[in-house]
Amino acid sequence: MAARYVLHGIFASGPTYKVGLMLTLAGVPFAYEHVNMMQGAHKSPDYIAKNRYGQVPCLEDRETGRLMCQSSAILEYLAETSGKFAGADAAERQAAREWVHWSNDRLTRGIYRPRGIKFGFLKVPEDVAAHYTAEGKAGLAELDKHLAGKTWLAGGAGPTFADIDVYGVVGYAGQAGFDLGEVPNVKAWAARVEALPGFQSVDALLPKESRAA
Ligand SMILES: N[C@@H](CCC(=O)N[C@@H](CS)C(=O)NCC(=O)O)C(=O)O
Repeated sequence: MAARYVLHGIFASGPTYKVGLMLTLAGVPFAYEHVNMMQGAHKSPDYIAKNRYGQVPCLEDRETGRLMCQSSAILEYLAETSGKFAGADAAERQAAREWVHWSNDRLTRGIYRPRGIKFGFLKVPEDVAAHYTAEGKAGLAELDKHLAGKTWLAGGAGPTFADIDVYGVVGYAGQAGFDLGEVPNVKAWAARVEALPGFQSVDALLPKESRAA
């Protein structure tokens, strides 16, 4: 029987990786559909019908026909539907959501954009690049402060979708030019995520081409 989910995305994409990591760690099989962004496939009418924003990723549920976008929203949906990484109670789930929203507000741009600039995906004036890097540095410092004495972001006994979501950003810090040695609590927390059974790195998880399942 074909896998219930199809992840549409591209291997270089952090938000696509985040969804792939959630599915993998939750033990949910998925097919993978490569979206050739270099050829503008993400702006084709066929793809816009899957993700109204013309962005990757999209998660397709072949059982319900549902087409989902916005990686953080997808992670929360998968936590709810799989019962994995959902948080032990409403308070933990709320703390997890707060971290996800904080990360999208204060951390994501400051890591993804310097990486995009380094890899040549994004061309901006030097002062703009410096601004993004400063944002990333400040975000990592804040995360480091909050992780002091904590094992997982939402404060519970186990990891939640917030750990996977925020790791989907922090996992690119090295490629963006940041040294996690400067934020030891973040480094130790990232190592805990990397030690979860089934974990695969930002460079290893997503195939370069479509994969049936
Ligand atoms: N907030 C979105 C961001 C998705 C996003 O920025 N995807 C990039 C690739 S990593 C993209 O599709 N960019 C093309 C565009 O925005 O037109 C999410 O988390 O799903």
